[in-house]
Amino acid sequence: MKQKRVAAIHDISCFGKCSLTVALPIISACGIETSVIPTAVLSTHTGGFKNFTFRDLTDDIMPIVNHWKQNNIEFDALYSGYLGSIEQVEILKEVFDKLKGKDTFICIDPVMADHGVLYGGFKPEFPKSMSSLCAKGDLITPNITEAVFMLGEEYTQGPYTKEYIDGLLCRLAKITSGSVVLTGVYFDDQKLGAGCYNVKTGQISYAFAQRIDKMYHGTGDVFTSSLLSAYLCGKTLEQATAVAVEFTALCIKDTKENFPDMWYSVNFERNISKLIEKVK
Ligand code: PXL
Repeated sequence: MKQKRVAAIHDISCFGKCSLTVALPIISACGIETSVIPTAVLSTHTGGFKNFTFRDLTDDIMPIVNHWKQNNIEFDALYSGYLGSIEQVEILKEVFDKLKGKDTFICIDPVMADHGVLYGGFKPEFPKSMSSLCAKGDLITPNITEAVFMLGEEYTQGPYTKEYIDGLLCRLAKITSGSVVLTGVYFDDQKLGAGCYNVKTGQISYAFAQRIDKMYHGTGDVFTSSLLSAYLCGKTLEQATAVAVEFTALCIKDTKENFPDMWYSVNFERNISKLIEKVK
């Protein structure tokens, strides 16, 4: 038997639960070996904290990859998230080319923006650069803001129409050769979820959960980490999207109802056993 193995390429925000401190526990809990390339070390994430430290690890990325190559280390999936600069995006293209084997699945979460605004520290040209990286993905998982920024379109607030989201998915399918799972989709005030364009079938589908009226950081990382885990555990892309929508909604609901002090992220830890059940 061979254990599946993922390389997760994100920053480490030492406090705040996002990127690697979310991807590593979630993917590992699903039984998948998780190697990491930390792209930067921050004292906290950038959402709501001031004066955080930021140590750039760009110069360490290729030496790590080259050492892995020398040791013939192979991966079932490469998973990139928050990248701190256009230079890092360019390096990631080379990383994917070097580490991709015949059956390696490339999952790109183009983390950079939400609610119509770019995260602090990103230049206006960053989305264009990120969209060129997305060309290499077998799966990309933007939220609606990231999607419209990569397409050079205006951001509008929801509720959205199905025609608009179907159109966005089709336009996103042109910037990647892979599938697209678009997050933050809602057609009314009751339900929130994701739209999925499956490149293998050409089909568009949707998955929704009860909308909880509260915004938390790190939920995009919970979403894509659980989606990728479910997919690697053998679920179809549509089933994996539903797993990720349900698990992320569960973590948000639990945090809102039971952990009022946890403003900086969600409590995914005490719900992780439910994710393990869902991916089986
Ligand atoms: O969750 C995405 C993310 C990852 N890494 C850093 C962030 C954020 C979102 O704010 O600030 C450093």
